[in-house]
Amino acid sequence: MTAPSTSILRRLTQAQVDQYRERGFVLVESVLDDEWLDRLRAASNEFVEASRALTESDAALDLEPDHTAAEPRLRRLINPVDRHPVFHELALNGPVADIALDLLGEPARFHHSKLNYKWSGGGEAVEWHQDIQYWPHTDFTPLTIGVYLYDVDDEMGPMGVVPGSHTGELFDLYDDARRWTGSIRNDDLSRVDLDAVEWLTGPAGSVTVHNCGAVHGSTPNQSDRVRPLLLQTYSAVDSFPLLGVGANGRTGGVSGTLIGDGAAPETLTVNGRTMPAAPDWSRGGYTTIFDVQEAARS
Ligand SMILES: O=C(O)CCC(=O)C(=O)O
Repeated sequence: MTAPSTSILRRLTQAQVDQYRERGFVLVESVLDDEWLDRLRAASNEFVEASRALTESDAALDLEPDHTAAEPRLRRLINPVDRHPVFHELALNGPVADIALDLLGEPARFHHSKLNYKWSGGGEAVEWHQDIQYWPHTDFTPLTIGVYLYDVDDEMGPMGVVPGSHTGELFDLYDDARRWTGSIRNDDLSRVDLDAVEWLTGPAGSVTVHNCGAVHGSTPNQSDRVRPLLLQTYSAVDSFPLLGVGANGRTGGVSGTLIGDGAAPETLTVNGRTMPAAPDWSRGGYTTIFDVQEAARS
């Protein structure tokens, strides 16, 4: 993985940055203080309460099959950064943004966020997969930073990552019938060193970071405690999501926003060739080639 041009690290030690590059993941314990955790938990609870009124999933709240008003089982809050200021602050200006900048260089680019709950008593497993196939980019810099809102132990379905898998094989996440399963086929798992998996447990406020190529997953939550894991994804500033593939384009209103200081470079590298690309017109500013060229003449 190429090293970004970081100078002074904001949150991580150089050893943690090196571990991420070499192994494809890093766990950093107790990054968030109680004040952050209180604010994040309060925001999260607002959505759990709101989910009581739902009998089926909607654009914001994805429900487990056995969700009820009395016993809400919210599986995922989709794009939390768009739905509450505290999630926005954490991801774009807070300690999680600092970690992204330490690993990706400054500025970097926010892609999306989600809050996975994993309820007590069997809350859902996440099968072994890599993320990049879900939202391909022009390179492999994207990484995801997870925040545990409560203590997470082995019983609770912590995130498990295969060390070094981020630079290895990119797996087919379709089944034999070419249905997208979003998980690595059992046959292919024989080529993954599952004996080496590291389970990322830690106290509340701990942070997990994994590269988009790292094979990872998690087991069901067998405890009597919920395991909310707030995940935010970033890439290098000159890495771009390939629209028209996977979840790209469904990643929320601030997807593509820069974090940290500095402007986006004009250059873009695809297939080993670098070009100065046009500005971002996805939120407006472009009419036609005629207008643009006429304006340049006048
Ligand atoms: O919630 C987890 O344990 C893992 C989540 C994950 O890998 C994902 O949502 O892509």
